[in-house]
Amino acid sequence: MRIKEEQHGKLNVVTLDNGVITASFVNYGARMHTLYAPDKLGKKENVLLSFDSLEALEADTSFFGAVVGPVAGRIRQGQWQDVALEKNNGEHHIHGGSNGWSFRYWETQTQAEGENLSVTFRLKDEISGYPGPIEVSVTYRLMGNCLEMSMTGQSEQLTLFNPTSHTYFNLSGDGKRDLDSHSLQIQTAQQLVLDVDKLPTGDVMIPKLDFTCPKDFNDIFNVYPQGLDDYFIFNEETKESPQLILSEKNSGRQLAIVTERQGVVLFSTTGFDADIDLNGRKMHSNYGLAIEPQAAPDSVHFKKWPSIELEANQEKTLITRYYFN
Ligand code: G6D
Repeated sequence: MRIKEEQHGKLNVVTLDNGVITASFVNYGARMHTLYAPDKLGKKENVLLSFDSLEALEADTSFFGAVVGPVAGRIRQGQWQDVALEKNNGEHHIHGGSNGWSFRYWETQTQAEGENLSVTFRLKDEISGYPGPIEVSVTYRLMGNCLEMSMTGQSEQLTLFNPTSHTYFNLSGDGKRDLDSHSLQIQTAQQLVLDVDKLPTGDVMIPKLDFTCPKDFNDIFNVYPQGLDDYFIFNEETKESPQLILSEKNSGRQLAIVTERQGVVLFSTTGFDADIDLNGRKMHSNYGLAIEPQAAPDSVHFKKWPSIELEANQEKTLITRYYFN
């Protein structure tokens, strides 16, 4: 059982090791940086896409491992009531804007409660352009083979709160293979219809595959040739059982996600080739899957979807658990 803290300039790097999972986190964007989980033979390897250097991490613009907020995803025209948010995605707003939570240095505090090791990042946000200030904390807690992520927000003004973790997973171990050796299962029967700007039209469609049974990514890419960059609404009756299971056949690793969130954005990095060094390889198409539990993108414009408003002086906590088997 151990907690290690290191300082690299403005970066705090915290490593938690409970003997089952070894995970490291950084205060820049309250990010998951690495996560070492055992394969079927017990060999622990990193199951995240992780920067090869902390300098590259601090220059990131693609949200690797980052907490995204106050609102994940796109908001059409950046408009909510009389609030005009930064248009940092064409004519629209995305991922909290250029002063969003992914690009801020959060305060860091570690805790050891018996066998449960945790790190809490805290931020008082007064510059993202959302009504606030918004006080947000994110606690990552190791419990056996589970990483729990708990996000709590509060504001003295009515504002918005729909953060997520924008972590890219690759269960092969240290990025040795790509998504084509993975399979995906989602308890969903509804996918949002998106327009050309990737914003919801308000319509839903039946996914092109029945994801309630595991689907190989080779089959997924056959019916989604552009890859996934989509939002899936979880079936109501699966609040307790895993809503999503990602598996990798060679290593035998499995990630099961249990969350109270309405659904999930899945981004398969298809076509995402870049001069970014991750796990000893350059970023390339289908290298990993960003799994982003959240309420529906642009839900401020659809009353039929659950509200993401945070009432003044009301504390809201959102929990997601990642189980590694
Ligand atoms: C692209 O549309 C995708 C987003 O879903 C993703 O979060 C981002 O790249 C990193 O904008």
